[in-house]
Amino acid sequence: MTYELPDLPYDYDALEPHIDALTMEIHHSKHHNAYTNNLNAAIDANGIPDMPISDLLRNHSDIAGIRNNGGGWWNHCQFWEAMSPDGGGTPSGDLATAIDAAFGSFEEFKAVFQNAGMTQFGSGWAWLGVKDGVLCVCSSPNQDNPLMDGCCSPILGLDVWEHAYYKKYGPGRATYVEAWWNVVDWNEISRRLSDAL
Ligand code: MN3
Repeated sequence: MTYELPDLPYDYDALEPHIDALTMEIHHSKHHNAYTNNLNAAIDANGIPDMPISDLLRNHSDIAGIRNNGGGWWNHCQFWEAMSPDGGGTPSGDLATAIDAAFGSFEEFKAVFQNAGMTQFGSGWAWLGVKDGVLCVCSSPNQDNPLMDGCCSPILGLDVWEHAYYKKYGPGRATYVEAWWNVVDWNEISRRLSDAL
């Protein structure tokens, strides 16, 4: 199959002022587009048959072109869908219950997740995932993700590459992460939790 660059579910300026329109445009139309094209090229070059993206990442991430670009493709797909101009606030329902059970409170979860993003040296991602029915947090370098080693089922990933924030926030990764909570679509993350359980 040929992977495609998905349309954003909102306009480039929809997440202002938390994430600026120029960053969103470059991130989507240049970075994500490049991962998409390079993933298709890596699949062709390695003669890999059609399979779901989760199987591709689990079975073929020993190939650098698949790992970096397949990870880049999937990570950004979930990232765009995890954000909304109507996002922010606090989770509710089963997601809120699961967060309280695993971390004590939403505020404590945010601190653990934010720490994962802040302590990821260089480029990478912070993840909220489900393992054995319980929520957990981890981070990954580059475009790696938990699908590759199956350490958890990821339901929310935060891009902490400089390309995600440097134009607006400069080296202020912490300020970017603080702002990003205002656009997280907890309804979408609740759906992902039900799918993962
Ligand atoms: Mn990115």
